[in-house]
Amino acid sequence: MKEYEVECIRCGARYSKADVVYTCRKCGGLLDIKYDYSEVDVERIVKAQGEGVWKYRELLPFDDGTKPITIHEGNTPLYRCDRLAKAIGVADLWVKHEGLNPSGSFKDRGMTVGVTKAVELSVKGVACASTGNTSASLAIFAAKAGFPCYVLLPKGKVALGKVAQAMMHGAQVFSLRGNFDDALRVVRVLCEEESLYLLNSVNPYRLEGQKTIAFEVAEKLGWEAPYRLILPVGNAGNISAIFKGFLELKTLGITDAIPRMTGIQAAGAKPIVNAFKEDKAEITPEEKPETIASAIRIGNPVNAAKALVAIRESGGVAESVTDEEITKAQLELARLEGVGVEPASAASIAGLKKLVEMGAIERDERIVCITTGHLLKDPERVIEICEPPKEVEADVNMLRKMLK
Ligand code: AN7
Repeated sequence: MKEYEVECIRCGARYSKADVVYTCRKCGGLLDIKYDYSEVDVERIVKAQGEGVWKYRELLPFDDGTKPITIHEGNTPLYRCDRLAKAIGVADLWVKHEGLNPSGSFKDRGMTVGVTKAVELSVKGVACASTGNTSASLAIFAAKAGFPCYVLLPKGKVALGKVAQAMMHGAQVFSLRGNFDDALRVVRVLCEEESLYLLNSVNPYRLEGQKTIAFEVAEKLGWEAPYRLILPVGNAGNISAIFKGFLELKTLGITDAIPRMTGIQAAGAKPIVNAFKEDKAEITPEEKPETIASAIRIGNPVNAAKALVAIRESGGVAESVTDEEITKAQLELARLEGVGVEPASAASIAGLKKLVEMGAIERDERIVCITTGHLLKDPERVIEICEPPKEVEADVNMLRKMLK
């Protein structure tokens, strides 16, 4: 297999694959998995059989003999969305619905790699902080692998479907008095001190799984990168991972371009948008992030440094959208295209609309929006924003009068 090392993006310090390390011990910087690309077999990528994340194992950090912990994640549909495109006024719009992963979010891609790595490392248990989806996904993979699983959720701020999944699949679920950023701070210390394996997206192995979104998009488009890729940004792992995926394809000569990485945050939680607009290399954390898109209610995104590089180097942009814009986009996507997503995911569509109106996106660009989580994750929100069912007698005439 190709060799790899774990490298600090800030100071270049290197760590071996047997090391349990999440951020650089020398400077605190984020870590990246680095391959020797001259050893990568391009044919094994473009001609790969099978489907999902492990189809691309030539670019995953494991021996060929490694048996993955998998629930058949990935291989999600890329829908051509002409009705929505028309409503927004663009010509070439696609939506990749990551909500159709087995747990209902893109997190499965990262967890199959992260938990397979946990098995290789023989850890005694796994843990995460989460706005919901990470915990749901980790609980499932931990169940599959037989690991004890501990998840810290911000009290009262996680959508019902996600908590239900974490509980059902046997995680020990803690409702933390604080927000997501508090939960992440606490779980990072807990993992160090209790030798639990941390599976938030600060763990670089998570991002190796998530970068396969880029591979699937490019492959579906005939091994071509779209002009622009738009996605919601919370902890900023996914935008960093997808950028890395496209960068690898270009480095290997499989594609010849990188999409403009376009990150959308909620107006009440937009530290990356602020840093981008103020031309700063680092974010200023937000103490009290607030949005109905609870998945991205994050004030101190751990992967901000990687995300800002992804956005800037690709010629992309970061923009924010209001809760109202998110809700409108969620309804439009559901009713024009039959794609049901949770609020955070609709931020990508809301962001597209806003950037088109602002003139920051050309109408003829080929655009791929990533919808990260399924509608059923957050049923309470659906009930708040849709007209409730009308009670009716079991009588056709009465019913007919009520039809609109
Ligand atoms: C549906 O579950 O952070 O920018 O703890 O669930 O990679 O963090 C979820 C994030 C977008 C943001 N859409 O992705 C968690 C968590 C949905 C999400 C994001 C999340 P990142």
